[in-house]
Amino acid sequence: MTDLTDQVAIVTGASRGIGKAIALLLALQGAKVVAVARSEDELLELGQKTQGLCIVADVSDEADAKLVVAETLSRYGRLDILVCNAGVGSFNELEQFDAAEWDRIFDTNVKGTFLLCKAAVPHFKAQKKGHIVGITSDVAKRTFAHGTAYGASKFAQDAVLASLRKEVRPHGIKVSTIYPGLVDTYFNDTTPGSVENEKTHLRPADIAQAVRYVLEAPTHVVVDELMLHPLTQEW
Ligand code: NJP
Repeated sequence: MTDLTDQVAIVTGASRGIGKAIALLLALQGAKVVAVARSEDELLELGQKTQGLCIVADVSDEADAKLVVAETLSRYGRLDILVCNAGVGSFNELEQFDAAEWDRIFDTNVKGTFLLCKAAVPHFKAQKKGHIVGITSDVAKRTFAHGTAYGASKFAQDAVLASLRKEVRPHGIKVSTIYPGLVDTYFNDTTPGSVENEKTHLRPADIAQAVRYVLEAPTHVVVDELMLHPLTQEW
C-alpha cells in the first residue's frame, strides 16, 4: 500500500464540493495539500483546516497552471500527486446553447486538465514517479439529451487522460480516472444538503474515498478506471 504521509498533492477545484472533500481527506492522511480554485475566501478557510498551500488560479489559463506547479515545487521541493477535479457544466437543448458557454465548459474541463498535466508531467518524469487522478463523469461513457457541451467535454477529458496514461506509463507515472454518477455538490449552481438528495446522490466524501483508494494502491498497481453511482441511480 502507498503511504500518503508527506506526499505533495495538488487538488484543483478545491474551494467546494468534491475537490474540497478530496483536499480534506488527503490532508487527514498526512499529505501536503495544495488547494487550487478561483475563490480566495473559500480556499483560505480550507487552508486553515489542511494547513497546506492555497493558490488562487484559473485552471484554463496556462500561466496560472504553470504557476501552480512552480509554487508547489518552490514550497515543498516536490510534487507527487495531481488531482484534476475542477469542472463546470450546464445543460440545454443544442439550439439554445450559448457558444461562449460551450467554450467555458471546454476551457475548464478539457483545457484545464491538459494544462495542469502539461505543467506537472515534466517533474513526474524527472522523479520517475507521479500519480495523476482525473475526476471526469459517468457521462464520459454515455450520451444524454441536453448534455452536448458537458458530455462532449467529459468524453474529451477522458480521452486526454486515457491517452496520457499510455504515454507516461513507461516513465513510472500512473493515471487514474474516476467516473462519478450524481454527487451532492454545488455543481451547475445547485445547492447540496437536501433530504431528497441524500437518497439520490453520492456525497463528495464518497469520491474522496475513491481517490484515496486509487492513490493508496501498491507501487506496482495502477487503478486505470473507477466508476461510482448512488444505488438509486439507474446506469
Ligand atoms: O462541483 P462544484 P463538483 N479554475 O461546482 C472549481 C465532476 N462531476 O464538486 O474556481 C479553477 O461544487 C470551483 O472553484 P471556483 C465535475 O464535472 C460532478 O460537483 O472557486 N477552479 C469549485 O471548487 C467536476 O469535474 C458530478 O469557482 C475552477 C469546483 O471547480 C468535478 O466533479 C457528477 C474553475 C467545482 O465545484 C467537481 O465538481 C459527475 C476554474 N476555471 C462529475 N472552474 C456531480 N456533482 O453530480 C471551476 O459525474 N472551478
